[in-house]
Amino acid sequence: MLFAIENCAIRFSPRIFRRCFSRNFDVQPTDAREFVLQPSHNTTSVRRENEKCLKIAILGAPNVGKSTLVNQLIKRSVCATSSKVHTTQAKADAIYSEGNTQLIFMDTPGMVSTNVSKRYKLTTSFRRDPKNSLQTADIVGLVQDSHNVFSRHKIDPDIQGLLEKVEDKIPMILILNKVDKLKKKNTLLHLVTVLTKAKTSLKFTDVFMISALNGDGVDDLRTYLLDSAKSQGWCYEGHMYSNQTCEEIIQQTVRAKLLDNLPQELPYNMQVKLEHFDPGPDDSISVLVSIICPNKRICGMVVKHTERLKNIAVIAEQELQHAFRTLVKLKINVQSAK
Ligand SMILES: Nc1nc2c(ncn2[C@@H]2O[C@H](COP(=O)(O)OP(=O)(O)OP(=O)(O)O)[C@@H](O)[C@H]2O)c(=O)[nH]1
Ligand SMILES: [Mg+2]
Repeated sequence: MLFAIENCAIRFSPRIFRRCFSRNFDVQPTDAREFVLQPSHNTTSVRRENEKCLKIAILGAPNVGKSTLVNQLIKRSVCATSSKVHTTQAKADAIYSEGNTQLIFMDTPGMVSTNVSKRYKLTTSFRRDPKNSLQTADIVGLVQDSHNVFSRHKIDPDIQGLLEKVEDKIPMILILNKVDKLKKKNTLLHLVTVLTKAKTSLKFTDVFMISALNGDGVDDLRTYLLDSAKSQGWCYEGHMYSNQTCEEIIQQTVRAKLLDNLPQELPYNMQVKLEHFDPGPDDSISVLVSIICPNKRICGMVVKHTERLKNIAVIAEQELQHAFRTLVKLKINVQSAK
């Protein structure tokens, strides 16, 4: 369904108003750092007719649902997601290839101010990567949490500043996410008006109303992006779905589930280390991960949460299965750094 407010097309699914391995690996790498990046036999020489490609920079404030959306768009859970802020720590490409078209989603850390970055001692990637993603983007998808009453009416000033500099060169779409949480759907129309009609508003070519969590509106968004792809060569081989290594995907996924399941700030001070990665003959993978706590006291506190640790292992296992499209057996071990 499509209608327009002034020059801005608005798309939503009618429901709004009432989620491998590629089997073409010919080697069995035992190093998780190389697993995803292994090219299949002769694919480098394969060129499709009329190749099309689109690089999409996914930007937004922390916790608006950027990574959840990217996972839905590529149909694999390769980007870590959690209910706490600062889950995504660095830019990662997630890749979707269909027919002769390749979509490359650049998932970025939620934009933070210099003050927040200093206060929470965040790595430089938090401010650098959203900006860097714009250097190669063909289009920007700005994600806004339509349910957050404190932030929904205003584009984050740091993002606004970045986008103002490129708005004449790169088309932008506004993606209003979390619509499943809205009781009054009229709120969305009001929100579109507020975010698009002011003189200072960014020029969005289209507005999408979606729920990245349940997938409402996501197929329409993917179709729109496939239709918008440019005649240009693919950046990745057809079997690739992430530029992250398996090791990174596993570590980030487990870290995200720690964020979800352990109290408050505790998980932010932990390191996740991949100890073993064994691909079995039956396509399954056995993984052993260590959670490294900063000291023995915290280690003791974490070990007491037996049920939560079990839950973390089960959920992370499910997400990794969805990412790699194969059976994953995950074990978690808790250690102290000192
Ligand atoms: N109800 C609802 N929750 C959502 C939706 N999209 C994402 N979420 C939830 O919002 C939380 C944050 O999602 P993420 O995808 O990690 O958000 P993000 O923007 O990538 O966050 P950072 O990487 O920390 O900047 C998670 O608990 C998601 O399940 C949605 O459409 N509806
Ligand atoms: Mg994220």
